[in-house]
Amino acid sequence: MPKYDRRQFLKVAGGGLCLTMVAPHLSVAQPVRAEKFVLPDLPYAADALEPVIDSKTMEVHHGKHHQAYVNNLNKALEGVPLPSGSSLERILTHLDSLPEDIRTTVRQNGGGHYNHSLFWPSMRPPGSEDKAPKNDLAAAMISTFGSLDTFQERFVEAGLGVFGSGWVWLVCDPSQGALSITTTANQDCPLMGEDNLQPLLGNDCWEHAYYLSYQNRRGDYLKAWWDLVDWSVVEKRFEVLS
Ligand code: MN3
Repeated sequence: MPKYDRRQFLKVAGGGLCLTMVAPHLSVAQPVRAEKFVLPDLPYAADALEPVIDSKTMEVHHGKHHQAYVNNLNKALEGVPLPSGSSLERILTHLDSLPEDIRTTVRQNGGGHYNHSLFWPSMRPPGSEDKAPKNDLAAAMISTFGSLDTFQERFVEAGLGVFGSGWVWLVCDPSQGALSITTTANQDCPLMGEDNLQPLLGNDCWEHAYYLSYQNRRGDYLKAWWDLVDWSVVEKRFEVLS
């Protein structure tokens, strides 16, 4: 794996985007993709996030939705010549270099794999004492948003404003260390934009993320979700960038 890709890869906590060699013996003149993306395990039991997120939602969300993104991504990339060991980040930031007929499929399913691989390790069981970021991240958030409460209000507001399916994000512009809140449609991720925004924390605003427990009450889900956020993971992502 080239140095750049390894650095990008390590940015994503938990190594959830690991590529597994399945055919290392392949050696032909034309570079052929010899790895497949794999579904990362949940870092906790499916019922560990109850009552904020119910176990059935977690089982379907991780085992069916995320698995489908991984399967569809692998299928789309089958036989497509890519540099060996291409990271998902590199693929998502160079979509234009893919054959046109698979570009949308890779964007949707690669984005889905990437977003969910960031999402699972951003959470931990509810009821932790640590309900707020610390250190440099806390300072940057207070400087940007005025207070952590204001940040949370604006994040929830942005999540409520996602029409249809999408994500709400806390992102960092690494060139300036600047934080902001943004949203993406469908399974797009901030990396796909022109501004090189790096996602620090995202919440899934698709109905599949909350509908069984919350039905149409997305706002209730977005507010309850704060009890699950593992700020230590978000702090580490910020540290790598700053
Ligand atoms: Mn989802």
